[in-house]
Amino acid sequence: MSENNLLSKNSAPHSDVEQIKIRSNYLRGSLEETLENRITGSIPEDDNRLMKFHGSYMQDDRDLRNERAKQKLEPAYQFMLRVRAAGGIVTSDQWLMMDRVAQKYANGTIRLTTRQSFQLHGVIKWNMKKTIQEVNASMLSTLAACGDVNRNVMCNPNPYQSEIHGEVYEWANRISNHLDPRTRAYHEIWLDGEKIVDSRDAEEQEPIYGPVYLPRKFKIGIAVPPSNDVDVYSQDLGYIAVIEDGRLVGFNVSVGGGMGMSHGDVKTYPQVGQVIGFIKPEQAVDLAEKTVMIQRDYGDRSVRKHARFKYTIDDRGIEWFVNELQTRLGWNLEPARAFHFESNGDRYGWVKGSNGKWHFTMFIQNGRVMDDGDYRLMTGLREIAKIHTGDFRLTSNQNLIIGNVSAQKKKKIEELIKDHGITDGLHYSALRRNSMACVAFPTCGLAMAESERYLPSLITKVESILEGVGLREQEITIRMTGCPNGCARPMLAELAFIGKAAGKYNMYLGGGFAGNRLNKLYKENIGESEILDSLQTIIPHYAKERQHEEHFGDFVIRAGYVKEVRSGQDFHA
Ligand code: SRM
Ligand code: SF4
Repeated sequence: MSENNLLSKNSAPHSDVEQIKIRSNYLRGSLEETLENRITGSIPEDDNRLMKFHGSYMQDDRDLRNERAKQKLEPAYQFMLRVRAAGGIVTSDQWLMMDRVAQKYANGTIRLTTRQSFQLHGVIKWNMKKTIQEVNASMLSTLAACGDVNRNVMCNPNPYQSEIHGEVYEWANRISNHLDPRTRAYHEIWLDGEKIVDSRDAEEQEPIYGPVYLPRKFKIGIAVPPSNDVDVYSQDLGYIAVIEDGRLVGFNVSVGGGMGMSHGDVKTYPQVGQVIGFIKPEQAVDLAEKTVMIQRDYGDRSVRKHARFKYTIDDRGIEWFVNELQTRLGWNLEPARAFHFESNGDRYGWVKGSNGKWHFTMFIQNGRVMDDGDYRLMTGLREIAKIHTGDFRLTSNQNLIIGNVSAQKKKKIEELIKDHGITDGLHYSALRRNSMACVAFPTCGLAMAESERYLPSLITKVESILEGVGLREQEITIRMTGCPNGCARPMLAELAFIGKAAGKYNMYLGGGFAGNRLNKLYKENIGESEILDSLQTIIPHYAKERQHEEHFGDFVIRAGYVKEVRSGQDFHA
């Protein structure tokens, strides 16, 4: 195959990253050598690009950046490592491994992410190989946790209907395995696998991706209504389980969602997926494969900001995509079936599943697992993992479920929960229980403002406004990110803040409570006092004039604070 054929059907010059990928020989680059280099804690940019496919980003501690520069030291380089498990389900042994490596090689905390993965921060270059080896020894992986490939497949961790969940989870797993990159580079570099001098051609080596992989990341999630916890409309490809007479009969298919945008660039925008039809469960893997391949062939490889699948669809039209998909599949989708979403949040506390086992969902503020005074979350979860024979389920809202607890173990686990000051979170306000913030400072290189470290204190202040008008128990989704990349999916929240600069945020209103509508810019570049001033007006107005069961996001549109956004293409209008 010629180099041009290996790239996309677009003839524009390809971006630097495309050149790096093609030169990399299936993600090898010079990673092996640069990891050995002891002179610096960093790796060169080309290898850093490839490192993402291996599940890691080079970062530096931004809290220390200025001080180190003053001392003429290189930045405090360190690596973030993302560990994925389809549907966010891990065993107790895997939890214990994560706990161990977090303490041994990372900053002593575990971060649960918005895509049901784990992140470790602060791993230094010399410890990367040992960390990745331990992760793999416990049957988890970092491969394809980042990079221009299919990412962690999300799946509703529903403890309510355990049988349906089990079945849906199996499909998530199959899709995930099917779309894993096949390159041997990961095994060679990290696991000391045998080096393969490969004479196989592109199609044999990476039958789905080819040698340049995708133009950009690709995301898949499966929702089980009435819960839209995976924010199915934010996914490049979303499946919505259809359950009839208590059986999983198939999935409605949603395509072309995505959150990322850049401030000031109206050509970039968040988008919600469009439902294009219904498929049977056994068609789910095939459809995912063909969709990924269409994006591989038609996605923009010259402008990375325009390279997500949502732009391929918006530029060419949904009819074009459905035609192309059905032609490649050799069969047609059926008309979409009826479904209804109620919320995109988690439901906390103990619940008995249909299999007779118990499940405990706990709120973990912004997904950060660590000990903090009497709240000994990290230690408590370690002690629970030592005796728990069920599973741990990471939710898409950065929370955790201790799943499949037997009736015999329930009492002991309850004691451990209590002894370590862990809580289901039900004593928090409904606003806090429905909150999410991305990592941002000090590790994220793209952060423009604080997020994880700031949202909790902002919520405390908003809570007092809500309490003043009797709305402490009113469920409102609130999300914050340190930049417009949208890692906590803020564009789908009823109330959202997106970082612009230190202490300054764009404020958005009007997202759908079930994650089914984008929000809209309300005020630009404002600090805390202006945020609170605005809410001092809007929240009491909502308390006074809301209709029966009207959600905050719906009210702010009806009351004229913002216009309704029906498609991402109108987001900036
Ligand atoms: Fe994200 C980049 C953290 C979910 C959109 N994201 C990053 C990086 C790697 C920053 C970087 O490129 O240097 C962040 C690492 C910060 C750190 O220090 O840990 C980062 N993203 C996260 C996590 C950890 C946020 C969290 O607080 O949980 C989430 C990890 C998910 C996982 O386990 O795989 C995370 N990122 C998301 C989501 C939400 C989702 O996938 O459901 C989105 C929006 C959905 C989407 O992709 O459209 C998201 N992240 C981005 C983007 C913008 C992509 C775009 O279309 O423009 C970037 C920047 C980029 O890719 O260039 C980004
Ligand atoms: Fe970093 Fe921006 Fe993602 Fe937050 S939204 S983690 S600041 S890239």
